[in-house]
Amino acid sequence: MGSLDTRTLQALDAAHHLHPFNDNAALAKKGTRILTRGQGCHVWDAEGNQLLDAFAGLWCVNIGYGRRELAAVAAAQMEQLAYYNSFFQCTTEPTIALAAQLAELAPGDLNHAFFTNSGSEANDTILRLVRHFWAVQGQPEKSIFIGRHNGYHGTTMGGASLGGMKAMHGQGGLPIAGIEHIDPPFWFGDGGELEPDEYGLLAARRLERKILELGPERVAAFIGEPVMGAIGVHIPPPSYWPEIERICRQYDVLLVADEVICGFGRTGQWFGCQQFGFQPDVMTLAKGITSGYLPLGAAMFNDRVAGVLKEQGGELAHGCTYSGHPVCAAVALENLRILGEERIVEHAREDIAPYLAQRWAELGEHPLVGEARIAGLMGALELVPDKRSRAPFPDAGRVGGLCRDIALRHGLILRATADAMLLEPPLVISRAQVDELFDKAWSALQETAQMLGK
Ligand code: PXG
Repeated sequence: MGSLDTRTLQALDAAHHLHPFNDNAALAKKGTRILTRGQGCHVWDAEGNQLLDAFAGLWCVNIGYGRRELAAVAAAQMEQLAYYNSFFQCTTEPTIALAAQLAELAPGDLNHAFFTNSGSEANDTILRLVRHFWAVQGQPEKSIFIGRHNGYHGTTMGGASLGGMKAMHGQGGLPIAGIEHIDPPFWFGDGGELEPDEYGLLAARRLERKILELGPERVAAFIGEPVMGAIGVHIPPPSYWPEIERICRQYDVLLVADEVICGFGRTGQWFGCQQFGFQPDVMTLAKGITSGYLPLGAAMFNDRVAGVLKEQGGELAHGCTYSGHPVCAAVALENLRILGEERIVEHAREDIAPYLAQRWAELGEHPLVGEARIAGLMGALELVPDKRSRAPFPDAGRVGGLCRDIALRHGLILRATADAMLLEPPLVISRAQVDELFDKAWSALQETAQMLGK
């Protein structure tokens, strides 16, 4: 396989590979980009182009590419015990060690892990087990989950239903029953003349209205990403999450933080809920848990929920063959060791995040940029036709796509969601690489503006 040229590979790909989140007909005409190698914050494609990956793979390669320690741990675990299940009164040592390590890292009393292969499956797990939690306490009707429009919680039937992406709901008969959505906090698009904190409270109280409309005795949980990632890094005002927490406590609605993107350092703290000042009852983990080196997800439950599931839950009729896979668990442990011992999260928070924020604000000066928002190491540049007004481009996505393609020609992977250019580099990005990112992004903005005749 290694000897095939790019054109042949692209032809085979077009013939045999259905790509997720792609218009496959359009992609087949254009040809996929084939990545061959990664080191630190850079990847190389089959044409030999070196690209600065401001997307960290897909929000996941937190410790950067090419860490041999992870490969060594995976090889050693495969040789010793490649697989064993956690179903039939068994498990493996790395699985136990990872559960204990996560309990120590996670804030508050989130002390219990249920392992999956992905974030989507972790959210499906939460949907089932939280409903079970209420049901075994004699409240089977307390089963509705409230999510948010434009939220992203994965792609399985449960995950995509909890999420609020209209395009996803349009395929496959979603959302499934018992899931409601409220409008999310997006101050730039929706805040009008309100101060951000005033708006944050107003946005949070949409949850209270929804709970009262449905009846608190029917609402099982609220789920949200601390910072909404996939929709375009929508960062809530500081007042939002504490008010959400107050509302959840008042009506005894469980608070689920989907930390798939925010977890493991992305916002500058280990978990996004720590950055935004709230304590979830349940937490979704994936991506940065292994820095993307192997697939792994986890649902973390607090003592209250896990206590009921353990004492009253009976046999949990749920799980995947690979729940707690020993090789994935060993790699996760090694990833967490590196993140911890090399103080990667602290360094990112104290040294890189402030510098990145400063340079990101400079990009915000560009005439095409309506807002440059950033939280730790996740940010967005909202491209607009007129900097003085917040109105979007009429044909959403065209300008963002143009800017993304130009950035790529400059050697920068900058992801676009509609007309927002997103930033989520590996946490190990250096100041020099931040400068490289800035220069390339500025050139891409300049060229985009030129092409628009601005
Ligand atoms: N929750 C959140 C907050 C996510 O961002 C998932 C759950 C699902 O995880 P898995 O491992 O099942 O993919 C995600 C995944 C994008 C994009 O376009 C984002 C994700 C996945 C695919 C595309 O930004 N995030």
